[in-house]
Amino acid sequence: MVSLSSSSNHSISQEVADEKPIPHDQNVLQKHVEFFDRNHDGIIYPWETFQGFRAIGCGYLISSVAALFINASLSRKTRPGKFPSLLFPIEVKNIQKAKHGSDSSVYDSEGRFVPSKFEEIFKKHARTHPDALTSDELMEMLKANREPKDYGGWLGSFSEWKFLYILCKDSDGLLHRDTIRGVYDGSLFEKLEKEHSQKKNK
Ligand SMILES: [Ca+2]
Repeated sequence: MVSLSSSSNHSISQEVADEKPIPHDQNVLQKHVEFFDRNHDGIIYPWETFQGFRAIGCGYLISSVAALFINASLSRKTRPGKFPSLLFPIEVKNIQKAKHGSDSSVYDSEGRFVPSKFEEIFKKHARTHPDALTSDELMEMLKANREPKDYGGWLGSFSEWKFLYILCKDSDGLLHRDTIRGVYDGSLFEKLEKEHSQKKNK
């Protein structure tokens, strides 16, 4: 029974990977953040980040903190040569300039998806289940990715992954491969939004 369920899990994540291969030349980091550009004008303001977090089911407090933290830390980096703006806009087309260090390098410097780095996450850290991370394994990965004295990167990676873990872990405390895969191209956010709006309408 155990082997049956694990093999069917495997085929599901295999299907997801086969269904939608991420084109190699595409800036998927842009797709990852486009969900938060609620009016699709290429700029993400803090209130759009807030709305995006609300849409995937987060409370007011978390959504406010996330919006302030994310926009305040990324805005400047995506607007090279421009004056800082107190409205903290994020320019989607320059999002790869805001990439922080101490991450798993699944996005390259142009924001493209690097499949081998994605596989590496599981090869190196998914020891209890081949296609999922436990809370401890996630922490180990974060520590392993840390570059010396890159405190901003540490904080960025920690908050992103912890947030994802809390939001998306299953009832056994596992963060699954296809969930993580969906974060990279932003498809997970759309899925969560759909689920959340269905719940609200019930
Ligand atoms: Ca916008």
